Amino acid sequence: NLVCADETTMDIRAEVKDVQEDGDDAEDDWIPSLGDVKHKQLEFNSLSEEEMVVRAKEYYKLLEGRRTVRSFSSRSVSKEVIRNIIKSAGTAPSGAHTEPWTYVVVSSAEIKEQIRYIIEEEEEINYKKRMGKVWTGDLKPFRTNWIKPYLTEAPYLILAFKQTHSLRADGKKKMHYYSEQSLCISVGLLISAIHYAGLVSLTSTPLNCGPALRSLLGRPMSEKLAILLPVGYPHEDCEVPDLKRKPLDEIMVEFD
Ligand code: IYR
Repeated sequence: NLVCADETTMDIRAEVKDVQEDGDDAEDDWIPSLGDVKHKQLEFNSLSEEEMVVRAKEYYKLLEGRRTVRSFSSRSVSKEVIRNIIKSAGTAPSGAHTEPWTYVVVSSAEIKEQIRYIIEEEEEINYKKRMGKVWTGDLKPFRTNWIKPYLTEAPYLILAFKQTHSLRADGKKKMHYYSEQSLCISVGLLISAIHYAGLVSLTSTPLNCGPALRSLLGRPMSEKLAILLPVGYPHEDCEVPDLKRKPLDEIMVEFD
């Protein structure tokens, strides 16, 4: 076995530590996350090889056209679209099927203003003090700064919260496993659903704003803000950096 023992042990320790951080209290505060579940026959429709290749290429072509956008139109978007996009995100696989995500959808102009205020105040310090020369230098091509009009102009802000555990009304808790990975997979599906629906988004990660945004939105301590996405139509003058993506041979290594 060539797996480095230290690395494996570290992985397990990291996950167990993550779990224990939420629950160094009495063991009987915790209840099983799922309980007993019966199994049923999988519904699976086999495709022909030709159809598979066609579909794989079509899906790539669709995703290849996605761009991250920082300039939004204030044109409205139906809530029905947003609800279905969030339902897609909720289909993601998760550790022990704990579904450790909460999506907060904000369309209220006042709350968007408050979110923008919190983020711009922190981001000004981030850009001027916390991020340092290398980081801010690496961001130059993206023309970003701490002033973020998209936070009030986009019709929706979707805030993805990672649930480290869940708390029931009776005080009992359920452990959530691999919440980081599960949340990220879910947001990946969300971004793809937004694009397929004909809308654009910005995958933003407001640094140091989590606690303030969590309390503004009334979310519990067991939830941590992971990603904030403005969603809507691009501004008619929207520009994006002319970036290239890595070719397949740079992102894939094959052993046949
Ligand atoms: N969160 C900041 C900075 C930022 C960091 C990275 I890495 C980016 O790819 C883009 C922005 C901001 O939103 O401006």
